[in-house]
Amino acid sequence: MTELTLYHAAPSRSSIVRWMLEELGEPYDIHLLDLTKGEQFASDYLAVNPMGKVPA
Ligand SMILES: N[C@@H](CCC(=O)N[C@@H](CS)C(=O)NCC(=O)O)C(=O)O
Repeated sequence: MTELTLYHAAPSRSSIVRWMLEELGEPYDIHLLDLTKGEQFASDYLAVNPMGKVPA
């Protein structure tokens, strides 16, 4: 378990944050969301980002 978790969906602008973390060599966990399935609106994700958007 790392300090950072990236909530990511591809393709989306969260790829830019993933790129940044890779460039920094910063350890992180990744949690993939399928936006086409509406996973960004699941209650457990809305607890992370009430806007229902990635990245978080
Ligand atoms: N900069 C804004 C916008 C983020 C945004 O629009 N992300 C898109 C993906 S590129 C998204 O999560 N779309 C899902 C949706 O609107 O349901 C934020 O971080 O809140």
